[in-house]
Amino acid sequence: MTDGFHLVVDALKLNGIETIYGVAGIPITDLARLAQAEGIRYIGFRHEQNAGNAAAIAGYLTQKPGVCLTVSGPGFLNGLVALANATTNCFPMILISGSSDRAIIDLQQGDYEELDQLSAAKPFAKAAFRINRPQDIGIGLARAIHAAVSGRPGGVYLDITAETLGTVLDIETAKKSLVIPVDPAPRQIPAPESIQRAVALLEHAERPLIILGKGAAYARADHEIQDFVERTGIPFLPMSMAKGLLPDGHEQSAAAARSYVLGNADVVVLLGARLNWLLSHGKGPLWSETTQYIQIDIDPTEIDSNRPIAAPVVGDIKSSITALVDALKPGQVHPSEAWIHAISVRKQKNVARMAERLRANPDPMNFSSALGAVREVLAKRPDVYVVNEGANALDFTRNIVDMSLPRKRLDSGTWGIMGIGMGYAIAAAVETGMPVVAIEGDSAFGFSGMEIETICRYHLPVTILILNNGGIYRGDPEDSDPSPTGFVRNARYDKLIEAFGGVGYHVTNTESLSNAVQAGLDSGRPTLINCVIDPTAGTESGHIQSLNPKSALQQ
Ligand code: ADP
Ligand code: TZD
Ligand code: MG
Repeated sequence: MTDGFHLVVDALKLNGIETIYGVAGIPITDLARLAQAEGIRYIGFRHEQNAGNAAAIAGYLTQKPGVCLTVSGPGFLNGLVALANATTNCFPMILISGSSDRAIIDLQQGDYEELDQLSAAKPFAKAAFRINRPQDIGIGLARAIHAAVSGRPGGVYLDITAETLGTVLDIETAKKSLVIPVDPAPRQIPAPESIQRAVALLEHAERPLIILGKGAAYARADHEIQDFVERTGIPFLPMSMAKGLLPDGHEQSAAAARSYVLGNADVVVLLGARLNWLLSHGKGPLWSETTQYIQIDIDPTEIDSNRPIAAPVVGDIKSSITALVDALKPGQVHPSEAWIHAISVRKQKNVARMAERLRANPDPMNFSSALGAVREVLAKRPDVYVVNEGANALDFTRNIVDMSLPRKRLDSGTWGIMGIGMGYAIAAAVETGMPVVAIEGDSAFGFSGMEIETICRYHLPVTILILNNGGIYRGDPEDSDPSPTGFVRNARYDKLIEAFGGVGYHVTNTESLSNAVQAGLDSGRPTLINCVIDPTAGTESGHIQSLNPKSALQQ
């Protein structure tokens, strides 16, 4: 005989799930123990949201669903923000939660950690299923995997009742019930006429632009995309997590002339990027009203979401870009020389302006001077994963720290969410074995800060750099009561990690900052650098101040 506990572990192993991120408790403690005993790596967290964020980014990095395991009720709800964030960002993950007695839940008789979890999860997940008997575990996990990785990836909720885990069934029936999904993320070949429409538009484009999104990074079509960009000579602009898909130093990168290219392109190719708030919805002063779009996306319902799309190409990026390159005759696409020249002039001007800011050496440090130092260290370590969240801490890092390899930059993404930092850092280290530098606002860090214990417990090569300006956006003036955005002044975050055996640094100038980042990377030990930033340095909401609602009274 076997039981639900064993079958869940067998099903996960059969499907190549090597790691589970979770928080233990009733009714899943024995499930976690058994998984570990059977050779699955179990990473135990301090809060389910961080375990969920770890699973989500593991999915992004591996194209396999990352798995998060939680207890019922509140533990499940803690994980739900991460599931929603995964869905919003198109990351494949599966949140597996144990659940209490259905009969008691449905009559609301007050069970331990009682919650109708399936109903709660549905609005926030790409799909949600419940398994009510052990013989359905195999097929239930197969459905969850298909849902997570097919088409536009997303977060899937899988509810497993405590009763299912404990129910026994005979080995033969159990074996037969397991399923390996065949081709769960099938290629989606674009319609030939959609490729012809795109070619027709590109052929006459004088000022074309390619926008690379994290969908393009996820798709792992790195060579095909490079080939398309370099053959056509079209300038490209990476969205933040697509930085490094082509190196930031590539001569066709138009990142340093962003507003110029967005405002002046006649044809824009959206490659795995949505026209959402991060691109001002394709509207307003940033954009030209006459811009025409080619959008390559796996999800047909993304087309025409914000602006009419003249040439939609619905398909997976690898197949679509391959078809597009095959359809283009040599020299058929030719950005005008005036366009390339105008971009290059603006780039040079902006790069020179930034170099000046990076060179300045104010005391205390500001975001530019501190990140100028970090930029130099990281330029020599393209293999390092960079996790990044905050407001000013996010905006300045995105602009200053160059990436030169794909999928190395992991950040707040589509939701602008705080709290992904330690979860993403842990999963990047666990999944890849590579060093991670998490560049964090002091507020952003606080949302997942307790996971430094997890980082120390598993001896992960994670260096946390806190750009500490004493608050959300900036610090409070001396001798004032706490404002809604201010924190304790002169806080020493470096001392926190020492409590768990990690290495703390307190740095007040660029030289000691460079040395500390270098030492963290060289040692491979859990390291936390408290980097003192001028509390007046930040601006409200960083680069997105305009999104704050304004009362008519203030105008
Ligand atoms: P960014 O924030 O970098 O602009 P988004 O998350 O807004 O990127 O957009 C990613 C897009 O990529 C989504 O619309 C998603 O449907 C699409 N996508 C994800 N994976 C693939 C794939 N393999 N092929 C094509 N499109 C994809
Ligand atoms: N809560 C969540 C989950 N996500 C959010 N984005 C916010 C709150 C609001 N918020 C931002 O948009 S940025 C930010 C918060 C709280 C923190 C900014 O402070 P920081 O960065 O210290 O992290 P800077 O460098 O001081 O700007
Ligand atoms: Mg701050």
